[in-house]
Amino acid sequence: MIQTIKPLYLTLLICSAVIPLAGAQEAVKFKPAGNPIIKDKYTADPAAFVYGDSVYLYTGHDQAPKGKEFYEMHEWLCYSSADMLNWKEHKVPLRAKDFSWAKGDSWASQVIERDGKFYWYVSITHNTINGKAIGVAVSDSPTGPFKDALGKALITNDMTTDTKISWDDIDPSVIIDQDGQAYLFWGNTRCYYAKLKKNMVELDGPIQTVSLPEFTEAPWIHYRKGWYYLSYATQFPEKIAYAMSKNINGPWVYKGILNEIAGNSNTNHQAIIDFKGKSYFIYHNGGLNTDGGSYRRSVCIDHLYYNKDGSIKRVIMTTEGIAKSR
Ligand code: FUB
Repeated sequence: MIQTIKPLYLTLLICSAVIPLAGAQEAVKFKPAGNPIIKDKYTADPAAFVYGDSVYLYTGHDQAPKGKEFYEMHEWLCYSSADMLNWKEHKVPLRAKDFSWAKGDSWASQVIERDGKFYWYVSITHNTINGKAIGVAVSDSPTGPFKDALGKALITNDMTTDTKISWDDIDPSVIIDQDGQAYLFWGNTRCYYAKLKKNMVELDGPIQTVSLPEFTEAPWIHYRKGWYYLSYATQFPEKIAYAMSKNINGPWVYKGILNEIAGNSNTNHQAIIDFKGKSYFIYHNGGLNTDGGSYRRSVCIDHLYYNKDGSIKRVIMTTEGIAKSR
């Protein structure tokens, strides 16, 4: 009897230390073995930022049951890490239903900090204005709870008439420039951008477009060592391409493919960060379980390497992840 109980007890003990638990509440710790990094649920559309000593990772939650071949996403998730290897899962900080003017769909998002407040820009479906919209939630903590900052959408489909599709107002990416001016980038088939006021919840000028070759969606704006980088999903199934500029208003110079087709997911949605002296490429694929795929995606992390001239080496997607450096 003792012999049968002991190994089971040990197995449970080891599993609870390394595997995140379903229905997690506050700060469930786990250490993933390779990619995908989150193995207990399907996660997509990663966004990350560094605050204090930690990285905060925000994802959508793919909840489509096996056999459903479209997105089913009701909430966003939050994870944090002090070393990119050991992660904590936090209590669900934001749900589509927290936006009273929206009717669902927790699509891609990004969080940024300004003056001690955390602003979460989200893609979501508007209830009364046809199409997708961008909303913004705010919190005093990177792990939430977040609440709708405006009580209405920041961007609606009728504000962008460049294209007739109703889903062009998705995938917000936000940056605060060296001079303190904040910018919001977003789009599908058109890459839009606009200045944000210091309060981070109002536009501070006209909506403009960036011309990028074969832009599909998922713009991610970042700045590093004198260069602005605008990476984005290109074509479909998606690869990730990028452009560089010395000025956030362009001109942007197209630099080619950054990451290849995932193969098991139509989308690839990237986030790029530097943390404790290393650069990281965070993205999703469909590589978890046999049910994984375009609507049951999983967040992965691999190293990103810059060349001396500031251009970026092509990403190598791995199953080992970042535990072993190349
Ligand atoms: O997750 C829904 C949509 O799929 C996102 O908004 C896009 O970036 C793509 O990943």
